[in-house]
Amino acid sequence: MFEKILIANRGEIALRVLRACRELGVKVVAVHSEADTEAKYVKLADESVCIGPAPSAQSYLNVPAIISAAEVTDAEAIHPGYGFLSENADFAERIEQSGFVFIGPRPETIRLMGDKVSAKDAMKAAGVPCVPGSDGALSEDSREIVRIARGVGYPVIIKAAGGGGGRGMRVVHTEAALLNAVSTTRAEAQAAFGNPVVYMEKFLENPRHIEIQIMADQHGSAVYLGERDCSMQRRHQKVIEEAPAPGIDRKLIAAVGERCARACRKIGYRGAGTFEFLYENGEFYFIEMNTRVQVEHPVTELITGIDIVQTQIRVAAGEKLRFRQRDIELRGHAIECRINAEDPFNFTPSPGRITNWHTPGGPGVRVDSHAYNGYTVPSHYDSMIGKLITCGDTREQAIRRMRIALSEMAVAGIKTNIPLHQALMLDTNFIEGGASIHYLEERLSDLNEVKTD
Ligand code: MV4
Repeated sequence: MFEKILIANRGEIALRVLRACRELGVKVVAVHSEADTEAKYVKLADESVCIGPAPSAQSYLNVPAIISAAEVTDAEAIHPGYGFLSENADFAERIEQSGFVFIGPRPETIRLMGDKVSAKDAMKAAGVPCVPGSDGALSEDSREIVRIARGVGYPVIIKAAGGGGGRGMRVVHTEAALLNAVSTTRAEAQAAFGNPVVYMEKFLENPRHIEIQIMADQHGSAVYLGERDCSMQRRHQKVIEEAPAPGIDRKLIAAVGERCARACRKIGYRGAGTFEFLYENGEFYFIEMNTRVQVEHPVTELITGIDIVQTQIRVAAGEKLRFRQRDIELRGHAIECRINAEDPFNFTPSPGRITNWHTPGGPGVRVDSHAYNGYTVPSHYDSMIGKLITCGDTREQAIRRMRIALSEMAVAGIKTNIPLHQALMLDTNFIEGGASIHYLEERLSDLNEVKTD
């Protein structure tokens, strides 16, 4: 096991990684910006290094400063958390070239999955079911593009190879609009990602977003840890996640999960990874793979009993997975509400000083947050200030516990989206389960129509 790990992140995930390190008896180096000097995880760390001013570009994205911090503190490995540099293959490569361990997949794997065309090619070749579409990148040949779209059938979606997470895509409903849409998406992709490559898929109109968590070691073993339903989202920001996904055939999930684990073995994947699927009419369609730990990993931890962050660290240190597929049993149900410092209904950020912070407790309640009484939420970063996670024997029990937890939670001084979560925990469509990726936005626009009347 490592003696010392540097955490190249901030906020709740920095604290989450710190706790995993503590349990493993590993010393922790926190790096932080000038805006995060007062952060709890910085004080809890064994050592801390200020890596730059508040803007992320000069601190949490500052590769030379992070590597220097690892050098001066003699850390052995670097955990990137999520966001920031976590899926940056060049960062992973620079870390390994400097003699440190990157806690995540090999740089080549990150690069492969970062390009959505090569990711899809690799997964298709490994037997993972994909959305029908162009075989790889679209050529410049107009007649061929038209022919492919006719074969796929309208509507189609044009996506940038360098995009992902909802960036760089355009839906096309008619042949008349096709070639313009391809050129525009190409130009935008070039401007945004420095890569004009685009590809085409059948556009699925009303899918759910279901993702499969996998863990792999460096000895050829890979296991899937069930799925999560992340359909409750607004503008590609997830709001609520849960595991397992309600109402989906367990045999189908096992078959898809096995394909994912097999694909990981085939490509020599290492660490934690997430296969993102769209699920519609009883079928799974792979869209992207994330090579980092995800915000919503706790729901999987609660139903599997596996500590995903500790496992990431163990496999990075060269240990074998301590469980096999047959050891993985999903127990009960877990739900996560992301707590954001924002207006609950118009979503404008609400940074500032938290004058009262009280978190809930009791059976089946987990709070992952770096916030505390008197903490000032900086305006420079993501508005998520924590996650409230509940579990129970059934989905109903997890929802009831979430309602109670939300009612106990008190945050003063800033606005939070807790009232939105309270409304959703009473929403008949949420309670029924299985809402599509469009449900939350539709529901919010209904609420706004009522308000402006
Ligand atoms: C799609 C799609 C429908 N059909 N692909 C958006 C984020 C990126 N990961 C992929 N996205 C989508 N790809 C096909 N072929 C609809 C979306 C999509 C979406 C996906 C997951 C969660 C939320 C979403 C919201 C809008 C669109």
